[in-house]
Amino acid sequence: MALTSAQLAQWEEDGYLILPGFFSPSETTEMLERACTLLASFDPTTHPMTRFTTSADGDHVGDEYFLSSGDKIRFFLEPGAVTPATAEAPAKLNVPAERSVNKIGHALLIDPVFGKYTLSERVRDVAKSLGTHKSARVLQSMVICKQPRIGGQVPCHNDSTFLYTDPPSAVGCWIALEDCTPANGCLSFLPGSHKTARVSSRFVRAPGGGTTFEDVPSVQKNEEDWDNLPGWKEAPCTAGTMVLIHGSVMHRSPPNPSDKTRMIYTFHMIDGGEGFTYDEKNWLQPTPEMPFPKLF
Ligand SMILES: O=C(O)CCC(=O)C(=O)O
Repeated sequence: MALTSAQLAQWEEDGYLILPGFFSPSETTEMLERACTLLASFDPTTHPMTRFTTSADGDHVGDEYFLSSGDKIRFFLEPGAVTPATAEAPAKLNVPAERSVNKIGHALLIDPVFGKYTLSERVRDVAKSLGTHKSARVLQSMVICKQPRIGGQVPCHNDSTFLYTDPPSAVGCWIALEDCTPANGCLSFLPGSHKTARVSSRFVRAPGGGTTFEDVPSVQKNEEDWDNLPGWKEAPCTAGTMVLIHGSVMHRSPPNPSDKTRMIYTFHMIDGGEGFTYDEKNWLQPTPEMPFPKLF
């Protein structure tokens, strides 16, 4: 399924494109049920209690469990699901294990169900029809659960900051596994921001361990307070919708105060072709056993 010229024009204008019904109800249910099976298999007794946190000015995840997850299926916890360690007791979950997970990643495509849809002809055709990638590689495939009541916000960001290539080339393929609404924390976008936002910062492995943000040399810093600019647009959608997300467009999602999950599956592509560099500073690294798989 190639994108139409009207869809491509919308993509260029907004920096994101909503494709309702991209996956059928039975395909979507298969992915959702697989995610639920993985959650049911999660064993917190052998887990390092790694919580998923990112923010430009605060705490961000960066332990070994996180940094070596590029070729694995791992579970990252909601901060609100963990009672921190004290002098007397180790950290422990304060909700059932399957309700404690913020995301499952970062190589979920090694699972046969997620792999089959990620590297499918349909996704390939859409990705090719964007006309921007010579050699598309898939990375950071994950389910985000947005658990009822404790599912945290995803702060305003653009994806090329986190999946940096020189020059930037990240595109997200975000798939709703359940209906996403303002009530359970649907995505919002600042339409058109990909045209003005510069990728002036990148999320890297810190030299002394952990992760940090680093300025991209010779790229002028953004001065905009993106979060507070007018024009943000919510993007509610039904299960089975795929949303394409340009690597520079500003987006975010609020916490989920409702009593329902908001499960989505997302993966990203970068250009791994000539003229594009993905270097060893990036927090997410391929391994010799599993280079980032080629989409086309
Ligand atoms: O699903 C969400 O709430 C956020 C996802 C996101 O920001 C991303 O995939 O880049």
